[in-house]
Amino acid sequence: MQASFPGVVISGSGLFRPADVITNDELVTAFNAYADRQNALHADAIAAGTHQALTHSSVEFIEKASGIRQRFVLEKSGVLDPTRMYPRFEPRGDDQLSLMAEIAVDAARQALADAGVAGEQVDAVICASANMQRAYPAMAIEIQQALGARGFGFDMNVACSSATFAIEQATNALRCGTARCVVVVNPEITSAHLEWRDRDCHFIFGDVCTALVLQRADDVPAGRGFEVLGTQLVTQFSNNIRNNFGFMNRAEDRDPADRDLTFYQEGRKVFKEVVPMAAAHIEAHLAALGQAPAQVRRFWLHQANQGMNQLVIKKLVGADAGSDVAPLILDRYANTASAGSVIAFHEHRSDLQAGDLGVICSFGAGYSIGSVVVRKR
Ligand code: CO8
Repeated sequence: MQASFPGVVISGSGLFRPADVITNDELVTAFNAYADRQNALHADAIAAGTHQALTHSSVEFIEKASGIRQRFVLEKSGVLDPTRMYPRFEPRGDDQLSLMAEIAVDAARQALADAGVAGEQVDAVICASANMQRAYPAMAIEIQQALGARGFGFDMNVACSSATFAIEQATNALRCGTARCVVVVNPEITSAHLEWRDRDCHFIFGDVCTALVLQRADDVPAGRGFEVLGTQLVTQFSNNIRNNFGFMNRAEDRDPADRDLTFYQEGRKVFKEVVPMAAAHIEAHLAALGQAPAQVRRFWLHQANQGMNQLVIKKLVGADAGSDVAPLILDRYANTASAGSVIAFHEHRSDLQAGDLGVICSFGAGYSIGSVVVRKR
């Protein structure tokens, strides 16, 4: 006898966006002041050839190489202070809501309101992000409590693919009957693990939090939300995007300022290797569902680099497809790690008609690629 599983619907979405914005002009001015300061400090060693001078960053390079024009951050004064170059956060007591939970609860409440669901109807919370604020207790359990949710919560990390991988976990829980209403949150405080003193990457990331509500289809009124037709995940080990920060650092007597304890990457290799992987992955996933890329009304792609997305889309549906087929949000938000494709979905979904097909797809560190094929109800 064949088992029959209930359908699953994405019934709501929410987005927390910090108030602080850093434009490329502000970012480059701060970086160049930092570089000048460092070069003055090490002038003798630079003249003797034993120390490498820092080179200025440029707005033109950033916009041409990435398409990024600005980013939102939770705290900009520390990032733009050439004597500091990272955000300033007030430590909070254990009895206070943690910052990561705070932004997740904000986004989750918006998503619940969008879905017309109360906190106490939620029976699972998945906090999926490229980095957690602490080791334990799980962020998801703190968020679960703040939302007044029942059931269970857990954290997971697959870097930039955390959101799509979490959507699959939520979908499986709903199909198997271990939950009826799941909240997936993606709080990305990238500003705290980006190396703002490295011109190769200082422009790449921004902070946000996204949230999705997923429910059993029979709990969602007809005509609302997006039915999940299928999810497909793949990983392939690569060191080209890496961050070695972790609980072993103290035991290894590491200097907290070591370069490999924040984000670092081989950007060009990532670009070259991930584009064909992502395009082939989406094509294969659609084929498994009896669909072709040309039938897809909208691709909500990971938001790392404008050129990368244009190439993925060119491989899938040809060079003529414009921003209506694959909207970009990275010009305003920069790369927001796992939240990028969900921001694109959140901001560019209301014009889809019943029956329209869409693909949410992430790609990033791991390497990891996750795709979610949906149909507007
Ligand atoms: N200003 C001026 N010049 C610069 C700058 C700058 N800011 N930065 C580099 N240059 C110079 C370089 O030194 C180089 O000079 P030269 O030719 O003389 O050596 C030249 O410009 C070209 O440099 P690149 O080859 O590095 O430039 P690219 O054209 O490759 O562009 C990018 C760099 C934009 C980084 C591009 O390679 C890229 O976007 N690649 C894809 C990367 C990507 O998608 N990564 C995914 C990471 S996201 C993820 O998985 C989540 C991780 C967890 C989140 C962490 C949050 C902190």
